[in-house]
Amino acid sequence: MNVVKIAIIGAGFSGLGAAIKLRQEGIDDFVILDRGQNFGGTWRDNTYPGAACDVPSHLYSYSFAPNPTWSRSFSEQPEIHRYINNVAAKNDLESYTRWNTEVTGIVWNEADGQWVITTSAGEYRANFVIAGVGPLCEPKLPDLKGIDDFAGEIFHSARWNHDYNLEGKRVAVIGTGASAIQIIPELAKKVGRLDVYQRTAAWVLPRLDRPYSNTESWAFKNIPGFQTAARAGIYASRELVSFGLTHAPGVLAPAKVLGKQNIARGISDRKLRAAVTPKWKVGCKRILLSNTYYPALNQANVDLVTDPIKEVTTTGIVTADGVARDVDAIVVATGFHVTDSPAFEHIIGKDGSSLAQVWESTGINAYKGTTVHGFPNLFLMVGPATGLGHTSIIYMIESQLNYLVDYLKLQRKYDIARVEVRSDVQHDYNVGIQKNLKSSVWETGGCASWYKDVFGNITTLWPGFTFRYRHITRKFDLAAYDTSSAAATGARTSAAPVTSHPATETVTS
Ligand code: N01
Repeated sequence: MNVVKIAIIGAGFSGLGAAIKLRQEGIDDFVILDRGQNFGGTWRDNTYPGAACDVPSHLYSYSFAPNPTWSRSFSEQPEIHRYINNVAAKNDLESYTRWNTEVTGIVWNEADGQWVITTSAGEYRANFVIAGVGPLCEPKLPDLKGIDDFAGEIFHSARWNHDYNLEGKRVAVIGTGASAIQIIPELAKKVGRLDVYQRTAAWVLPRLDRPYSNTESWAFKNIPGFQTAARAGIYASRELVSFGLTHAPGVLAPAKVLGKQNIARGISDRKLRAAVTPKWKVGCKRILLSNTYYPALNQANVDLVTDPIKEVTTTGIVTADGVARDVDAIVVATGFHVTDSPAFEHIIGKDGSSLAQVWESTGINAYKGTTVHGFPNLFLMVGPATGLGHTSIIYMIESQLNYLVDYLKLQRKYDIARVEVRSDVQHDYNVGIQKNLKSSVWETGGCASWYKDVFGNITTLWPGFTFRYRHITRKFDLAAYDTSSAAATGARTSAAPVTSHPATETVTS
């Protein structure tokens, strides 16, 4: 058994960022547990052809680890993966990390004031857990009749089989989301025939992607402030979108025009143009970016199939109209278990209920997207209502890291052994979140999306400007929490109430 002060689950952007902050705070008694073999999380796992970020890299990177050598505006997966591993190496984090360590249970032991973490490589105990498992870690397979019997090659976009040669083959792609629209143009170049199964068309806007010129690269490296200014410019332009998404979907009307122009530029056939034109408002689902997706659909070797899938047979896919299309391989690009992540079942709180069970009755929610009543000494990274559709999630992660660091300072100052958010505070906070979401395009835009949980509440997205989130996470508000000191560890109630701290906050954007 291994005992540490803090266990970090996951070595992606969240876990790595947390580890760097711990070291900066002089904390060395921690471990990072990850089922993979190197840093990167979702950027390690998603190696499909065409994988790239749709937020420019000067913003989609840590503010405390700027990279002046990004080769282009929107980086591709290998470059982002390299960046993450370089940051880890510079901060000397390899020795803190246990690879090939799949976490199977995280159980709070009230008597000991510890989390008991079971893994594929033994047991760990920690006073504090930072869960950085990420919302995009568990591939979601479609519940299609017969899919298990398909005799050809089949894999999920996040588990790409690079050993299988798709050259010249007959291939089906199920899904037309963010991953699929990056995969399809790459496959269209090399497969014999490609069937694209679209359930709902997405708004796809032009992608302003280009390599940086030598002059720009030189300036990023050598002119003080140039990279920071670029980052600020990208941030500001993306925040404008958030106003439209949250408060005034009408503001996004020009995006619809751009989307329609993108369709018209890429597709010549009128029927095909109509088939890919969404019937819901821009922004209701994630706005996608591509210059190559529509031209790929326009290719002679590519077919868009809009009839619903009836079943998968041993040789291919049959649609509701009775047409059977045989294929050699199926690529499943159907997303991730976001609101029903298996990770929620593994985390068991003070009452013996899992996070999944608690959220089944209350709906998915947390205080400031980070702490949950009943789950002491647990920080969720990219927790409920912190996701974004328009800008860099790293900005939200860094906001949470500020909150974490401030907590660690207070923890030391007041010798806190146990911290648990008050249920009334968590409740009021989430009433505020849901109120702010009412006028959002995610609510009013006329689409179904995985942004919503089983109660129909949007539980994944942050409503409003991200600087509001930065503001409410700048200080750890102890008044929102029940705490007990090290001397009183084991007590269930607040043993060391702290009164001289900022009042609890609700959200207004
Ligand atoms: O998954 P998705 P994704 N039968 O859930 C369809 C991030 N990301 O992997 O819209 C048929 O968006 C589904 O159809 P519908 C980003 O946060 C980021 O593409 O539900 N079709 C949809 O078309 C993104 O939001 C980057 O009707 C089925 C598709 O599958 C998140 O990852 C790049 C189906 C799923 O789309 C997930 O993206 C890539 C079924 N049974 C991804 N079930 C960046 O650049 C689902 N679909 C940062």
